[in-house]
Amino acid sequence: MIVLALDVYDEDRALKIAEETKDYVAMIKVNWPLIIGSGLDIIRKLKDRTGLKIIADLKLADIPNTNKLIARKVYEAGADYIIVHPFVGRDSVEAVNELGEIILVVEMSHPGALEFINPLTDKFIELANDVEPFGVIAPGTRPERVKYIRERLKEGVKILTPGIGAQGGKAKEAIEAGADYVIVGRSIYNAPNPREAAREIYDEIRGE
Ligand code: 3DU
Repeated sequence: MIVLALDVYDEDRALKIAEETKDYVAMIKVNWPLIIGSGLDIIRKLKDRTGLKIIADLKLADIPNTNKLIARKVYEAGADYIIVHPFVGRDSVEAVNELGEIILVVEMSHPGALEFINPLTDKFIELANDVEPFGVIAPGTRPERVKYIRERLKEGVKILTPGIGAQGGKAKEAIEAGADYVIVGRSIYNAPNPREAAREIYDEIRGE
């Protein structure tokens, strides 16, 4: 299943791409570029226009109180899930988890992730198995790591993998390694025909 990473600034463009691709997309991920460019109301507008669930990729990483102050407004705005960084500690994670469903970053897809974040993956998996979030973020650029994480993660906790397409990851490989969702941004929203680009990835996953 595909999560569309809608990292554009402009509201009209975002709504147009969301509408064009919604038949092939399971959820939409909204990150800071779109929130800064179009305002928090974009979450409700995307939901109304597509009927899809919305992930707010805020990568929250603050003290529990601040995490809570931010998360409350974002859930109120219609977000179904908020992405949270676990490296700030269990209390900061739980502060968000008490308000709504969360997704934890257990590993990242870019080269710099190898420096500080990825060495802590085992600890983050442990925390995820305890907190039981909706899902975790794992690197679509490294299928062997997706497999590693899947083997250690509690059944039922989903794996979402960014890094597909523009960052070099392959959708089918990530799914075969254990991902439940592939997160795809530029390869869809920058494509000449976003609907066609989404359909191609959809077909690739289904083995067509
Ligand atoms: O590279 P793309 O354009 O397909 O976008 C990937 C999205 O996923 C983007 O919103 C980015 O912020 C997010 N993401 C990663 O790329 C890698 C991670 O480890 C976590 C989130």
